[in-house]
Amino acid sequence: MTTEAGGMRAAETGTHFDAVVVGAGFAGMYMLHRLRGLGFTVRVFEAGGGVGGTWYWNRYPGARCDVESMQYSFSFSEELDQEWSWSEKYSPQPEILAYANHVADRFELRRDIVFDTRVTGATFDEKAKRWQIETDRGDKVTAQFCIMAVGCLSSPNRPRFEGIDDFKGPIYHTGEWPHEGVDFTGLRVGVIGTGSSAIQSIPIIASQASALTVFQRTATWSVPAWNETLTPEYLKAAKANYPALRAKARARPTGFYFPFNMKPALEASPEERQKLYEEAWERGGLPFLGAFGDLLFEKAANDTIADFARRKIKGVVKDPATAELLCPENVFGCKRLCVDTGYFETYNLPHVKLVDVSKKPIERFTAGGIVVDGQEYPVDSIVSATGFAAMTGSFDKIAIIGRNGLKLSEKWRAGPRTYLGLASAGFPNLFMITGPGSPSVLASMIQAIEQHVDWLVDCLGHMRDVGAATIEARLEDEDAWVEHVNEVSKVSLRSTCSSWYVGTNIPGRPRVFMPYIGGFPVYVQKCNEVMSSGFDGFVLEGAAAINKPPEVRYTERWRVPLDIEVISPAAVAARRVPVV
Ligand code: N01
Repeated sequence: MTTEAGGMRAAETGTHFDAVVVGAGFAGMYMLHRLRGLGFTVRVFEAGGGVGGTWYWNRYPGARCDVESMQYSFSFSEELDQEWSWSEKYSPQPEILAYANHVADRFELRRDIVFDTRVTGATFDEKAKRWQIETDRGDKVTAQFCIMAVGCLSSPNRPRFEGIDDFKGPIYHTGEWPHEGVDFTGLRVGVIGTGSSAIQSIPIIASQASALTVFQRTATWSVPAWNETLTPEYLKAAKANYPALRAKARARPTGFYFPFNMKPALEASPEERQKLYEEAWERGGLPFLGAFGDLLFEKAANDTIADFARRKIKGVVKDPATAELLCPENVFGCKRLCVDTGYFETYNLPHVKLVDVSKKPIERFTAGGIVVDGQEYPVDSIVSATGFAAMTGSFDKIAIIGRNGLKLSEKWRAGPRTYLGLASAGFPNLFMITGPGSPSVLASMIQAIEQHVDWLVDCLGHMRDVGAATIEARLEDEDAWVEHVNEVSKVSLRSTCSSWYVGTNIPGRPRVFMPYIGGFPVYVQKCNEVMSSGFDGFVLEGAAAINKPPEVRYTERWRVPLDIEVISPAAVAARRVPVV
């Protein structure tokens, strides 16, 4: 069958695979590669026309990663590490997508991926102990294992503003940007939202548009990226040290390496704080939050970094009223911290206007504009930088039905319930990669993906070795894990504000802190222990040699010592709150 993007093909029916993988982003690609290594038959279904997931869809101007490219990349192949060279500290979306395509070519992944095909349903057949998987192209296949590699930020949030259909111009969502790009030259543009996608695209849109109006509901904390070109000398030195860098990253709470000062901000004098904040600001990016150890755990400490960052905003933005509006009031770094290039400077341009919609929300769209507080702001094009139904949004779009007709969407109605963010009771042989309840978005995504895939492949290899038919999370262990994830989240100030971490960016969603905030190494240790114990917390059925210890094929590289020096207070707390 053809697997080329966009090609016509007949629906595939009746075929059985060892595993079906949903999604061909970084998670699906690596899963496929590893499963092939086990000799499994695999089919990957991908809704997009190519690999890359997030980086396939998010093509808005200025899109780039906020983790340094040398670390935001696969670590499983030293040859791959050595042969690929990133051009910039934070490489742009086209380069990350080119990297994804390079990986797909290098490991010959495409022949098992079916593109332009969205999985619509997955039902567990209890008698056959198989998943029946259906797609929007009429495919009906079965698989022993169904692996959801659907991404954490892959289901765009498109608020249904009143009058949205009356608007005559185009409306673009940053997360589904046209492949041919958009030229805003000479146009009046309205951008809704001021999260990461907005702050990256606004400076570039402003450089093209004749007028830009930004509609801000919540002001954004953002730190300069100070992005730079990576010189051949830098790359050579970094690559010579790559294995050590990768190992150091795995031991860090975030799964990526950056300088981190454990000293509490409250123990430093005002002068020392000022000095260290300035130095950290000059380094820029997410590591700014590593200036002191207590910033996300003590409100008074956080106030000191928030004051510093507010002064920075006011030092850049010339109009005092606009500057005031751009200064967030919430905890610094509570929402995902943004990393920008010239974001605040953009508001000094005469054709850029900021409209506060925090107290008076957008009333409606008209044929030619957006109305707020009775005033119409005329625009030719609208950019909806309104984010995603995070963590669970892409699960909600698939009818996933487990044992006894249990629907995953029903089970998760009050918030996602998983064991380790890997599996959910009632859904045997269904796995999720970086699912809710795992560090996922709070760690460097690609490291989090690799750790999950390696663990899963060892688990599935073990099942084959012992002849097990199914594996399923035990409800009481899942309940205990969910409780633990909730408990640990309370030690972090991140749980205190409204954000996509807790689902409240979208009205009506339950408020639950979804990712595991106890720190990547603590989580990895727990996963390793579960494996060493013979999958404690899971029930294996049909195994002939049930007591055979698992053969560790891939997870070994995650057995790194905890970097206690830099372990976050959340991680420390996670070890105090019994890790269940
Ligand atoms: O989405 P967001 P994003 N009326 O949810 C506003 C990753 N990412 O696409 O804050 C008016 O952060 C909403 O307002 P509020 C990264 O993890 C990474 O920007 O909910 N406004 C907010 O301002 C990031 O965190 C990179 O009050 C409305 C904005 O829209 C995550 O993806 C780049 C509204 C949405 O911000 C999501 O980022 C891009 C309404 N009805 C993304 N509804 C990098 O690596 C929503 N908003 C750098």
